[in-house]
Amino acid sequence: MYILREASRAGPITIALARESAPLFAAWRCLVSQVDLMLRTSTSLGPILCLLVLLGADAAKDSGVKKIEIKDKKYSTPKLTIKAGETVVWTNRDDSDHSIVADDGSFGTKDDDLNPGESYKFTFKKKGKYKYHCKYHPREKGEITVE
Ligand SMILES: [Cu+2]
Repeated sequence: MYILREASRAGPITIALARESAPLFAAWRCLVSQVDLMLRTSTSLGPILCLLVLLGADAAKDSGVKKIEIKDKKYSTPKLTIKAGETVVWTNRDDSDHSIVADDGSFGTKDDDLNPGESYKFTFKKKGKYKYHCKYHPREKGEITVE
């Protein structure tokens, strides 16, 4: 709520940033205040500190996403353990179509194929063991363990 109130005061750009991610918004605000300080006191360290905040925010944003690539009709990490709430992104790096089909039907590309270069992502909210496969290649199998 605090962020939204502040954002409405600061304009549409900050509102967009706040929607995107709170740490990013914090870094942006940091930058604004430090640039202001720099202009008044001619210190130049502030913006650099803010950049570090921003980079840290970006790293934090990525930490909940696990990547699996499909190459040579194989999942790059056939067995992957993640935490509940994390997202897995599969990307097809082959030059032929693949698919991701959960054995229990709880996730997957369903009737769509994963064309070369395309990605599919799914966020696992419930703990458990999820086996999946590719409907085209019987040996292409994977397993996600959600702890
Ligand atoms: Cu396949």
